[in-house]
Amino acid sequence: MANYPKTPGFTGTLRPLRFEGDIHDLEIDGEVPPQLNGTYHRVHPDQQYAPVFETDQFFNGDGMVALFHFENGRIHFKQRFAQTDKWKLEREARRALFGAYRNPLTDHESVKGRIRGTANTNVLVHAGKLFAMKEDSPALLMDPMTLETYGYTDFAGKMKGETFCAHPKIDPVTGNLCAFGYAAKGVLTRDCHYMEISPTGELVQETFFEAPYYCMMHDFGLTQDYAVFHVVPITSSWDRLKAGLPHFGFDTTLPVYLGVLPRHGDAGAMRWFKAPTVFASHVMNAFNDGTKVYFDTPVAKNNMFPFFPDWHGAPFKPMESQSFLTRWTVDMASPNDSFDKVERLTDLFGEFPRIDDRYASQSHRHGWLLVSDREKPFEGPGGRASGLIMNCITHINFTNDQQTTWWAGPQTIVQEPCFIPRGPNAPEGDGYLIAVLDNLVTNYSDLAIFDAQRIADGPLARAKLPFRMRPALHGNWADASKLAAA
Ligand code: V55
Ligand code: FE
Repeated sequence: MANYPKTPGFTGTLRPLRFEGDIHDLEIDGEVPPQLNGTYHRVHPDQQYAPVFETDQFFNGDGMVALFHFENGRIHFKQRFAQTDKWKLEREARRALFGAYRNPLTDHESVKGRIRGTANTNVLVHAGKLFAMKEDSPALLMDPMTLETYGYTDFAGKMKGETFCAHPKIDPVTGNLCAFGYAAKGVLTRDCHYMEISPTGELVQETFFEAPYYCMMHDFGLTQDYAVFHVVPITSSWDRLKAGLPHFGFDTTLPVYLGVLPRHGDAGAMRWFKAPTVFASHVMNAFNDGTKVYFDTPVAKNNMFPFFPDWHGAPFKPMESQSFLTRWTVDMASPNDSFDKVERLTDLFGEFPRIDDRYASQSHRHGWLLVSDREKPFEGPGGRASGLIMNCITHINFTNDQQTTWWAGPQTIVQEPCFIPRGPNAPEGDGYLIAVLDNLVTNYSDLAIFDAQRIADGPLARAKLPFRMRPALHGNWADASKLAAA
């Protein structure tokens, strides 16, 4: 019998959803641009069974994948669990067998050594398959249209590392899917690998390197010439796992590093630049101009994750956990290992940065991010995993630094947005922005469609779900032509 903890992690805003189903032709307010044909997939964590531990955290939920299929002005909805090895073993046993987040010492004997992944962090179409990803495991492949699970891939035995990140990028020039993995030679190892997967799904490169210390390497920057890795002190140890502490803790005594790996040629020329400690997780984009490398990421003064507490026991500091989009510049030709420049790009507290992905790895002129405006009234309940209320979407035009913001109202939080070009030849940033909006008072969610450069006007259309989605992590658009070509 499903009996979830009566804790903020499993009630209210975070009540488990666990609902798999289909809705043909969603009810729509407004008009969906009829030329938008393709798929938007996004994923949220959703524990299939009551967790082994009452304190189980949001990031440990099983991946629940949602598909919004755009077809000539209509949108069809489908939602299925990613059927990871973990999901199948637990379904067979009719209960949770895997224990705490990223702690294999807490697993049931019967599943020791099995892949612990939950595929709960990001979903992206490449080479005709849907990659469902969790950074502690290989990528899980699914059918993009039926959401049927095929299983984990090691790319026909070619991938030697054990993990695949949740933030790969498609190089718009080569069409390669560029990814990395950390803890690549086992739990807590400092080994990492950088990979490129061709448009037809073959692993064409795997380069190993070592991080200065083990940490949550959640995202990375891709430029035309380099792969760029930020090491921030969200770290762990076997002592923590043995003591049953949360896998990660934030250690303010460790420095930040930015590792720059040449993508083509001499991987031995990789360099690590060093800076005082801050918190950074997602990367808006990166690019290089010769040896100069630019890396744009929301940066907070201190830990943003209260559920990964301070290593030395310091209390969580909400004011210091606010992140601001920042540009880090390093120079591969520099004789020393310090950053060239650290520059704040906005004074808005924001995270979940996105760009027009056709400009990934190259310089970009437009960006979007979720913003938390604490001055605005909020009528919803508390209890989100992060404690954050992301109630706005902001567009930044970097050519003139103009910022425009849409506030979702007092009842609603916004899930990560995604940009869709108006057409195949549209200029950068010309198109639509879509985002799931969760109304925490009425308990309904909408998929909202905005004109990407007229965010403040509010949604052009809303596709209405007859329930509220669980808060989610990430998702991506795939044009119908990309699905047909595969
Ligand atoms: C994140 C999310 C995860 C995870 C590690 O920053 C980092 C987001 C949903 O799971 O395991
Ligand atoms: Fe992420």
